[in-house]
Amino acid sequence: MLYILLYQVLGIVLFKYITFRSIYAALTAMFVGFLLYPYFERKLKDLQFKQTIKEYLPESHKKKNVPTMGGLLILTALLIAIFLWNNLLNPFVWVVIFVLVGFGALGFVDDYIKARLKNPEGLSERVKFTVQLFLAFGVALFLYESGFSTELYFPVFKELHFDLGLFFIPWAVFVIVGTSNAVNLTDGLDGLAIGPVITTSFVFMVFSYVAGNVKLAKYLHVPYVPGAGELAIVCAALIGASLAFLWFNAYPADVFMGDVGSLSLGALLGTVAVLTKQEFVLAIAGGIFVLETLSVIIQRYYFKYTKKKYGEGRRIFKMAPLHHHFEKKGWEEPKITVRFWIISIILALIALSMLKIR
Ligand code: 57M
Repeated sequence: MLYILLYQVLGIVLFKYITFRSIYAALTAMFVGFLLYPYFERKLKDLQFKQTIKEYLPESHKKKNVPTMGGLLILTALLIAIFLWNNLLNPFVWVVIFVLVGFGALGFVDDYIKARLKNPEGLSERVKFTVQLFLAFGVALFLYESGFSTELYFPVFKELHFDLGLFFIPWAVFVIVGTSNAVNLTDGLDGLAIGPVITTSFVFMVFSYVAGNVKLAKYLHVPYVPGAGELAIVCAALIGASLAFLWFNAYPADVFMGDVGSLSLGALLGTVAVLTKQEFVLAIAGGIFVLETLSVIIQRYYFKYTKKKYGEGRRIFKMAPLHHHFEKKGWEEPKITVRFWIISIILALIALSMLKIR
């Protein structure tokens, strides 16, 4: 909004620049997050939005009375920063807003059922998955119908790309829904999910800026996506909002983000990866999310396979997702979280190096 008011109407050139607006979007989101936290904490406690504990949790893990749905704070801070600092005439910004509100609402209903109606299972996996597919399909169809590029690009091999055509739609749905669920699975220890969200957002802040700048995109041989620069401001705001949340989610957590946070932030990262034509960079930068999801897939299929073959299911990991495996090995929770953050930083550096290695 400030872009239109102060640059387009009043002609203040400073508010044109994406770098300037990114910095202040991050600071705005962080400031709003800190400012609103006491209100949200009181509200969540008043409304008894406390995390219900699943019985099969390891004893060390049964955290009583921690309010959940802290993702509402992240989304509020993020959306305020976006409305203030983004160019609201850019269609990508409205795609991002649709994803945040749509997946956030789905997560809210799930959290509400778990926390308020005291049903630890929340929405059924089938309902959750169907709504995720529906939301992601809406985004993919809108992009396809708008003439958005359906080319699929790969890191390193700048000449290697091909047109997905109509298959762009299921591909985009897979990326958005897959990332949404991957962040959701990862959000199982204090600070564990928000750390990689921050490092991955930083990677896509850089990639969005480059993709939206015709000279830089050409120089670095990355696909030029007109208007993608606005996504750098979205990613910067996400970093700011996430840092404010991490202040309170750091071990021992005062609040959990809830599905309202994990589903929406994951879907946002997936959407930004699709919009910047860098889905495989997301697989690198978001490698922790990939490992956590793969651990669940491998565990479940191996359990089913051994049950069929030997009559009793066997596990490869002590427990999936991966963070529980290390918990069962006796690693303390903060150690697991910080080590996963370190791996995320390494993966973010490798992902950024893809800008030059091509
Ligand atoms: C999302 N939710 C946390 C919190 C957070 C298919 C199967 C792998 C599904 C998976 C599952 O239930 N995933 C749900 C993970 C939960 O966190 C809440 O959920 C929100 C995120 N969606 O914001 O509101 C618990 O995680 C802990 N937590 C923290 N700090 C945080 O900042 O301590 C969360 C955030 C919270 C809190 O205790 O209650 C969760 O873990 O449920 N299932 C599993 O992950 C289970 N794994 C499993 O069953 N493995 C099996 C098979 C299926 C692979 C096996 O290995 O054989 C584990 N879930 C839990 N404990 N809770 C089992 C151990």
